[in-house]
Amino acid sequence: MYQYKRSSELFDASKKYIPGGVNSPVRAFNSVGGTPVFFKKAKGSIMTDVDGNEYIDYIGSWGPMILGHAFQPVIDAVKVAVDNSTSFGAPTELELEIAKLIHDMVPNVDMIRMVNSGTEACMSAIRVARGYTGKDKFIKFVGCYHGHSDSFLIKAGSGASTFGEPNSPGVTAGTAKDTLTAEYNNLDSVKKLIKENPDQIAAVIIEPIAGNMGCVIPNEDFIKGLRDLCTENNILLIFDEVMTGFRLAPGGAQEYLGIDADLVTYGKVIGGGMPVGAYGGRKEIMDVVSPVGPVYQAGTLSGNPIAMTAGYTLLQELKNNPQIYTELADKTEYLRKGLVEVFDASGFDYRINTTGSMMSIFFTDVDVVDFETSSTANNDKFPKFFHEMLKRGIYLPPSSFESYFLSNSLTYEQLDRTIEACRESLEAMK
Ligand code: KE4
Repeated sequence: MYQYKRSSELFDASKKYIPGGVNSPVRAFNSVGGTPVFFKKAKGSIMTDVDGNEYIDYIGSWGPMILGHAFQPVIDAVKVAVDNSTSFGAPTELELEIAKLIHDMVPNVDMIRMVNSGTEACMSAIRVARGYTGKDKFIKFVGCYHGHSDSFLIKAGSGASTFGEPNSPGVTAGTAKDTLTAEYNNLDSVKKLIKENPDQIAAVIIEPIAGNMGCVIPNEDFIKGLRDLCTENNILLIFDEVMTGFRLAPGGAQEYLGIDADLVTYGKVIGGGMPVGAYGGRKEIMDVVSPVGPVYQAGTLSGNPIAMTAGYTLLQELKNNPQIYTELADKTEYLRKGLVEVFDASGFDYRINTTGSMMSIFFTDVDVVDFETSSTANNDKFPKFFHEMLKRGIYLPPSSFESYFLSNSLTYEQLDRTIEACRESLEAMK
C-alpha cells in the first residue's frame, strides 16, 4: 500500500514558505483532495516520489516529456552545454539553429521569437496582433487557457454583456473590456462578437485541440470556419500550440488539422522540459517585433543556451524520427480501447476524448465538446478515481479539466497495467 509520509511532511513545511506549498496551483491537488506527491526522480515513463513509490506517468510535466523523462540525448547534450556557462544574455549560434529547425518543421512560421513560458508566448502574440492590426480587442474561448497574463484571466460577461469580467482579483475592468469570450465549437458565438465589435478585433486565439477543459476536439469545420472568418474580417488567427505544438505532428496542430494560423505560440515540448516558450508566424507580421518594429517584447533569459540545447535536441529527435507520432497514436488508441472495455463493463457513465497522444477521461453521460459539457464531469467521481489509480501507481493529472499526455517511452506492458488498474479502481468505487 502506498504511503506518503515524506510527501506530507514536505507539503506541510512548504506551505510555510510557498503559497499553497506549490509553485503552480494545479500541483496542490485542490481539485482531487489529499496530499500532493513530491517527486525526487523520473526516467522514461516512471516517476519516483520522495517515499520511494513508483508511478506510470501520464502528465509528462504537462507535455514536455513526449519521449519520456530524462531522455538520454537531452541529458547528454545539456551536461556538455552547462560547462560553457548557463547563460550569456547575448546571441548564440544555437538560437539560429533552433529557429531554422522550427521553420523546417513548421514552414509557415517564417520567424520565431523565444521567450520563457507559454504565458509569455501568448501574451506577446496578442500584443503583436494588436500592433500589427492597430485594433485592441481579441476573442478567446471559454475553457481555453493561454497562461496567466491579465488579459486571459477573463470569464464570459454575464448575460447579454459582451464585455468580459475579470476572473481573478488584480485584473482590472479596463483590461477585461478588450477580451471577448466565445464558446468552443460554436462559430455563431464568434460571428456575433465580430458583428458587435466591427473593425475592433485584432485576433482570435484558440487551442486548436483544447486541453485545458480536458481534451476537447474541434468539430469538423469549426477551425476552418474560424480561419475563414478571420481572413474575411482582417483578424489574425492565433493557434495556441503550447500543448499541441510538436506533439500532434512535427508541424503540430497546423499540420494535423491542415489549417494555417497567422501566429502560433509554443511551450512545453519546444523546451524539452526547460523553461521555453515561443511565438512565430509570417515575416510581414513578425517584422513589427522590436528591435525591427515598434512592438516591444524582451527577456533576460530568452534563448537561454541550456534551454535551447534541451529543446533543440528533443525537436531534432522528433523531426528525424516521424514514426514516433504513429507509435504514440497507436499506444494512445490501444489504451483508449482497453479503457473503453473496462468502463463499459463497470456501469459508470463516462466519455473518453483522445487526439494524437492527448487523452481525457470524463465521468459524465454527455459528449464533451466544450466547457459546459466538460463541467458536467467535474463531480465527486473523478477525485475518487484519481486516488484509486494513484495508489495503484498510475499518476494522472489531478483535475478532470486537464489533458493526459502520453509519452513514447510508455510500453504496452505499462499500458496493460494502467488498464488493469482502471478496472480495479472502478470496482473499488462501487
Ligand atoms: P506556461 O506559462 O504554464 O508555460 O503556459 C501557459 C499555457 C498556455 N497555453 C496552453 C494551451 C497551456 O496549456 C498552458 C499551460 N498549461 C498548464 C496545464 N493546464 C500548465 C500546468 C500548470 O499551470 O502548472
